[in-house]
Amino acid sequence: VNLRNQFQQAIDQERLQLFYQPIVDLKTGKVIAAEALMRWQIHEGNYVPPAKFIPMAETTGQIIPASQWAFAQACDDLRVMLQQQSDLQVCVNLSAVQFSRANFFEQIVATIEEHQLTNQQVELELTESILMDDSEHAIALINRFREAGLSMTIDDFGTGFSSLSYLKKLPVNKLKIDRAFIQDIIKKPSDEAIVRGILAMARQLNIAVVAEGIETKEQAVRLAELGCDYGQGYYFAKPMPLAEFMEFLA
Ligand code: G
Ligand code: G
Ligand code: MN
Ligand code: NA
Repeated sequence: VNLRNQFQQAIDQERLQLFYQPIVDLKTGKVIAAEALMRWQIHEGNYVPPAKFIPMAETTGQIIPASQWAFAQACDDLRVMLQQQSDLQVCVNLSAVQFSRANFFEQIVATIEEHQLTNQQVELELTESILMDDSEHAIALINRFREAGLSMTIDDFGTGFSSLSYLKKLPVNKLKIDRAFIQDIIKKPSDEAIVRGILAMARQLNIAVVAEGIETKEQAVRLAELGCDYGQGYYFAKPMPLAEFMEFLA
């Protein structure tokens, strides 16, 4: 059986999982959101990395049913998390394939409503590939989501092309600095300079900033000093199943 068929079985039998990783306010240490990350356990103890199955699922179109399942599951799970912490948001990663589908906006908003959540409790993470495919359409869609009250974030910021110029056009309210710029921030003055530049620009544009891939206290402290709003990474917690995330919140 090939990977594609095995992934289809995992979708059909609802054997995909979501893990959650906290996003933390660097000033107060408070958890503000949970990022949902898809996991596929192909056999007991054997996980296929998302970097492998997500691109495959985008090619085959399986990303559509997998993401529909993931979004509804993330809404279910947020309702559970809200019992522990009532002001939490959930962040969900989107693929360019979803973005170009008809009725995508309506589906997202309907799923939020079905789960008796508000649009303000949901944050969507986009990568630059969404903008490269058809940026007019993407910008119009991002605007619709923003006007409806959802948060829109650019993920992996700094790794694609033309990051700086398109930020001005995009109605996003948050960006996530890719961990490539965070991992050596203490040792490499050039990486710190890049992060400072991104923070200055984001401030001018009124965009909040998340640093991802924070692995040490020193990095968290430095980023807070530089004025970065939020952080995410192994220093705070690794991605974990809902039950563990609930313990983490408690
Ligand atoms: O969980 P991990 O850090 O290994 O994730 C690797 C990549 O897979 C990240 O770039 C992440 O954005 C992507 N990813 C994880 N879950 C999802 C998902 O539900 N949908 C999409 N489109 N991408 C995801
Ligand atoms: O592209 P995206 O940001 O959605 O992917 C998040 C990925 O980063 C997940 O696969 C997650 O497991 C991984 N990740 C989260 N925190 C850290 C970290 O501190 N260090 C490293 N190396 N990876 C991390
Ligand atoms: Mn992400
Ligand atoms: Na990222």
